[in-house]
Amino acid sequence: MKVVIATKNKGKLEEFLYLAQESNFVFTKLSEDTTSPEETGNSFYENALIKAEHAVNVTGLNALADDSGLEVDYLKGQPGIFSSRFSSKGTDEANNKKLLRIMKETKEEERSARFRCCLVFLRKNEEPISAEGTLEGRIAIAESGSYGFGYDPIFFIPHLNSHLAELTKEEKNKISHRSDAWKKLMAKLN
Ligand code: ITT
Repeated sequence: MKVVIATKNKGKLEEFLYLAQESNFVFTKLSEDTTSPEETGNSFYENALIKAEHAVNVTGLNALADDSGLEVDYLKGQPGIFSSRFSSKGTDEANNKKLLRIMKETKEEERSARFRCCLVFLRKNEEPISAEGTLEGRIAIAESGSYGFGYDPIFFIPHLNSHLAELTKEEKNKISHRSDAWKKLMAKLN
């Protein structure tokens, strides 16, 4: 089934291409000049639905959209749906630096956090199908690792004693919030 991936994020895109290998989805990308819709929703689900509807309207294809982010308990769940706009620059590097700075004096037991991912699959004139996934961990003291994207260098997974950016694509995809949501979505679709 031909499906457009409703994202401009190269890191997400790579992970979806990897995940789709064992599905009957044939992914296509949005063209470079496709504008992104404004993310005006109040939840990961609402924003993922906005992105999926936009992609279906623009391409006429079935679409898969992802809205995701990092919830930090010390910050009462922030940045959450505002994760990509956490710093004023909004780059991965600036977002990570800002979070490390805010958490500088915070004790280990107060650094718990989780990634959340909501996927919405939308076929033209049909009801959306969605699934959510999570990955628990904590905010590290410093950056480490060069795999992945976004907050991966500062996200520490205690039971693996690793930062998420230290895991290869294959390793990350065994445990990630995105693959968790993906598996649940595939189960609903089958
Ligand atoms: P699209 O809307 O085009 O998909 P985006 O990057 O703006 O791209 P979001 O609005 O969903 O996507 O923002 C997600 C934020 O959470 C962004 O800052 C990502 O870097 C971060 N994030 C999501 N999944 C992540 C992951 O697996 N590893 C690290 N950071 C992640």
